[in-house]
Amino acid sequence: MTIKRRKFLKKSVIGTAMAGSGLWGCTTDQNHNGNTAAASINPHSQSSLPIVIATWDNLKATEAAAEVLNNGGGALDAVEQGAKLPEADPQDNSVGYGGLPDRSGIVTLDACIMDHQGNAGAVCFLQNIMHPISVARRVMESTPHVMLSGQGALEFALAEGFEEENLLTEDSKQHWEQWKVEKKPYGEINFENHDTIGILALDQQGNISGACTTSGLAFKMHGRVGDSPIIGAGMYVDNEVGGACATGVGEYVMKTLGSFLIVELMRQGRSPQEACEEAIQRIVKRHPKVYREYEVGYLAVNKKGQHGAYGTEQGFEYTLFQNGNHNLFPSDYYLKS
Ligand code: SD4
Repeated sequence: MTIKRRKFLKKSVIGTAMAGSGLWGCTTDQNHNGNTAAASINPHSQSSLPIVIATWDNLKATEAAAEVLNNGGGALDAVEQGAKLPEADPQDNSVGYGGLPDRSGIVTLDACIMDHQGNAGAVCFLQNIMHPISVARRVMESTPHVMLSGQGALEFALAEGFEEENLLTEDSKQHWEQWKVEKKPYGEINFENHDTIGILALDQQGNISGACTTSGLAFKMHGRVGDSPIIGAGMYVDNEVGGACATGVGEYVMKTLGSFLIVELMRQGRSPQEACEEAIQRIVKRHPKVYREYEVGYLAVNKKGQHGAYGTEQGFEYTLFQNGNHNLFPSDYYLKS
């Protein structure tokens, strides 16, 4: 099981204390470049381009995306390249190859992508394809549709030249065997066992794109589709405003259409941080009995390059590339007691 979540809880304590004191910034161990100069900078107020922001500790993804942008590439290529890193990483138990399976022991994948012109593509309940984000992009660019699912998505991928692969690693299989013995209830799925990547990028021209890709909640019911491939739920961008993406228990993101909500709040003048907080508040208000059990985290970026992050509870973190640096930050969160 992914252990890095646990390691991160310690760092989150530091970061949240800093957030509370208005001293958001990088501690030495949060800065992947070992750059301590930014120690007292408020990253939410920074506004230089290009910018990449991704859920969780996704340094390799932001590096791949930043390389595209630094070479003058567009935001769409950047988010696709970024998302492909965790998809191919067998250590990432929530995305692509190595993703934890559903209750039947089958890895099923959800992904979506959106560009600065409002084009969108998605796949859901896709099996045996390593890079669902690239299939989603192909749906966007080569079909009149937005989303393909299951067998139809697989047939489309194969027709487009993608190859079938077994995505269930020995490690993931063992977790599934263990789950079958323990039969943990759905409510025990939390930030400890999911790492979906949502990634947003603004390129040097100031155009935005976003991507989101996941194997969904571990040990979900067979056939279950979460928020991640749903345009407006798991991710949404609007080139007039900015973009947002989500991670966590997708049912609550879907019920509040979180990413679309955040973008619309920013359109009305909220900062990315305020918009993320309002979207979490919406879950708390609508689902007061369950929000403590079902974790959700949001990221947002506006066209000025300012960003925001907020989770239901402690543990959510994000990777930011801006001003030439990749930094890992703990997100602020709602549930303080
Ligand atoms: C889902 N939102 O399928 C995804 C899960 C997730 O990290 O974020 N995992 O509900």
